[in-house]
Amino acid sequence: MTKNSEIRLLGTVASPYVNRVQFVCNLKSIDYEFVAENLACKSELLLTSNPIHKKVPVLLHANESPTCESLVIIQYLEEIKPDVHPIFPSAPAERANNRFWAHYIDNQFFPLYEKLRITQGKERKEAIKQEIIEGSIVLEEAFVKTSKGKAYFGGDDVGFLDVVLGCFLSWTYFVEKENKFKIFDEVRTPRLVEWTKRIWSHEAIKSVIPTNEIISEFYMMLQKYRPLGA
Ligand SMILES: N[C@@H](CCC(=O)N[C@@H](CS)C(=O)NCC(=O)O)C(=O)O
Repeated sequence: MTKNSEIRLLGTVASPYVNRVQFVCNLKSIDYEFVAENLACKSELLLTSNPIHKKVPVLLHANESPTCESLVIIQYLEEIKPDVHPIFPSAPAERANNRFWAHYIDNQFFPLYEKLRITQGKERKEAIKQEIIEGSIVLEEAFVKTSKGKAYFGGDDVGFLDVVLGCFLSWTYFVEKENKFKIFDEVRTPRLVEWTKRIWSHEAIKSVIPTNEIISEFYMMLQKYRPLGA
């Protein structure tokens, strides 16, 4: 993370979406400057760089227009540095399959964590926990098919889906602890449990994983700014 680098990343270290970009930069040895954002008081630079969503991450690359949305950013990084640690498979159908599952993870699976946070009432919370567990089983099947018996979704090394789901792991552990249940477990999702251990010890993610304290702080900010539902 060097100052005056050609690439600047607007972000906050607790964001799994920002962590994805950091993870891919590490995999590809892309130097960048991290510009920390306070989401409770967004900078002018963030608001003008991402006027549609006003969210992090945003990637600023030299004089190019800003790139927003984590999945778009990591695909951009793949395009500007395709030769170092490619994260996509080469076959178009496999690339499409990767994008399909990323869409599922972002739009169906992970939003359940937030739904669980804002939902009140024991019974309703239990029902959402069940939905999360069902989602984890769907992901186990996706892992089995996509990894083809290898260590990662990407095969022998970390690929696109490993980055996408891997960066949700710190939040997964936090949500498990907070709600006293297991999302990935040895009986229902044995392959993913093995995978989580591998991802967690991967060199390129180690400096990126937010600590539990950082996540707790962010969670408290969410509780303050996005209160609980009815
Ligand atoms: N779909 C977006 C999601 C990004 C996102 O939700 N970022 C959060 C931080 S984790 C944010 O900037 N929130 C600010 C807000 O909601 O105002 C992506 O993949 O980049």
